[in-house]
Amino acid sequence: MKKLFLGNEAVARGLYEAGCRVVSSYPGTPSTEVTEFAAAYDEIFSEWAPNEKVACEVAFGAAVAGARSFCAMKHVGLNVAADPLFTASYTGVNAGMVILVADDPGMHSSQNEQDSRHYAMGSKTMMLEPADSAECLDYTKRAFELSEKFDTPVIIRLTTRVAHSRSTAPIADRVDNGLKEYTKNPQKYVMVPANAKGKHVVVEQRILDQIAYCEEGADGLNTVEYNSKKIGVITSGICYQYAKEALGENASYLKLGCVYPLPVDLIKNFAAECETVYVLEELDDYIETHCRKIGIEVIGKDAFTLQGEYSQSMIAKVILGKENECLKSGVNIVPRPPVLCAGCPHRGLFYALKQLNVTVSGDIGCYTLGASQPLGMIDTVLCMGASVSALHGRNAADPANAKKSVAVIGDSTFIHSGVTGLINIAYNATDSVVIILDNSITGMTGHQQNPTTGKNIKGEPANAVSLEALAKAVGIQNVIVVDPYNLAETKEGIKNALEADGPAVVISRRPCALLKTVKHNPPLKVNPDKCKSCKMCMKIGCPAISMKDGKAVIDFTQCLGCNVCSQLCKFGAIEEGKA
Ligand SMILES: Cc1ncc(C[n+]2csc(CCOP(=O)(O)OP(=O)(O)O)c2C)c(N)n1
Repeated sequence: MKKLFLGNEAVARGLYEAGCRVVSSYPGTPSTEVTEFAAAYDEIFSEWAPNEKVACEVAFGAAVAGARSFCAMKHVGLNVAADPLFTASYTGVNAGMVILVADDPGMHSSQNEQDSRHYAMGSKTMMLEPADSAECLDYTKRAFELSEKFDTPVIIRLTTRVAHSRSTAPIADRVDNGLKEYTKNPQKYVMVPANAKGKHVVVEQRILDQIAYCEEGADGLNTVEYNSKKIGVITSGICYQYAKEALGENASYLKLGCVYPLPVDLIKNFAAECETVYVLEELDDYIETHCRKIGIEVIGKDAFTLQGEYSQSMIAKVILGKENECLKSGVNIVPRPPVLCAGCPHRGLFYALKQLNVTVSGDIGCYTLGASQPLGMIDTVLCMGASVSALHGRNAADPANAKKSVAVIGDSTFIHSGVTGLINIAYNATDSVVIILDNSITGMTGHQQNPTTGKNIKGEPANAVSLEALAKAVGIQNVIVVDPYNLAETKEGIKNALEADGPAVVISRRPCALLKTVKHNPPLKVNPDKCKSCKMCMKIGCPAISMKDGKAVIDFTQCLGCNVCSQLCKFGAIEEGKA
């Protein structure tokens, strides 16, 4: 039987069918749904971990204990999990361990465009790259088999288009062989130098064995498809789909389902058959570099970009020199930049910061949108957790101005990697003010629970970290809680933190307005007779407010009655009720 699956959903189905028992992940677009779908299978122990390093280590521990295990993350998450990954490649596994990483060419929702294939090469870990949902399901099952066959973690790499597109995949029953026996084996699992030296030799031999396996087609993971031999295309993942659609039978294809390690003879033989060979791959010249290293002349990044996503039309244009007619829709889609939602609690906090005219060390989450105009209140954004540590660095460099800057960080991001920065502030004593924007959820990635929310991945009650107690426990005595819907209180709370001696934590607490459990006030309207067209209410950048015929208007279908705008209106023109 076949079913229509989102790529991420198909991976989850693959986990189920492969008898995977433990899933531990940290959310990150475009990987998040894999774990959400996995959590729907009662047979799988699923969890949101505090960060990707923890998730990867949980999966490692489960695999060593004998359970097929899995963790998922977005590309930048693999930076966080790189430490356990590189050494888990040395120890190998007991039961299969699979790591999913989802890259985001085009940066639909990421701060950079890194190519995770380099991690496979760097950590010497086998990497598979599916091109549609059927392959997502199949490769997930194969990844567990290969993990056990070669005694290695196996990485599955997706890109946004594969993770978030739907296509059909055949389904099968779950096969769970139970827990594999664990045998104590320090030479294998205790990576001190004496043992690791021996394991490095094993890893290098493993790669040679894997290359030999890939030369033979890797049981159908690497496939050759001969049509016209004028054009040869070496490709993988979504680029294979684009190439097929753009070039059809005008080209022959070498599709690499296993992108690390790469075969040598298979590529040489394919290239020898074709007149001109193109490498089609988004992001870096990863396959292209390998081809050049083994002496194959190919056209790659000379003709195609290192940036953004590819498409059928781009490939048709470059290789065939013509437009791909089937892709012309004639529809011009208006770009819609992201904004803080109507009723978002982060809005009031940023407005208060604007009034206080502080420098803001920013972080990653919905609140990054505080950088957009008209708020424009973020000075730096680097990676998760960096707001807190970078603020400490700023204040260490310029202590005289320490109380003119703050860090902003969400609840999930604080737990992910902000808490270590806060410990550093307390320990190495800078006068830093850290604002935790506690909206009781991981908002940016679509409402995942986290260790502060009091619920687990299934929405069941769970232990909740007390941010106040945590801040005090690491040595921050001055902890202030404010409600960002109350502008005066918020401004006052931050001002107090800035004026007091020593470091402080301000918790800006108000649940995300989109949470189902949140009750909203009635929508607001502008009384046109009282509106003086001063546009003060526009200064908070609420998408529900606009100007019409010289007066402010509130779209009642968007307004959640947060009342932040009414606190700005000196003329009392904003009232309850539909306009
Ligand atoms: C290392 C890493 N992992 C995951 C992500 C994806 N991501 C972006 S923001 C975010 C969490 C945001 O939640 P929170 O800090 O609670 O702020 P909110 O969006 O709710 O305001 C996540 C998981 C990322 N950018 N980097």
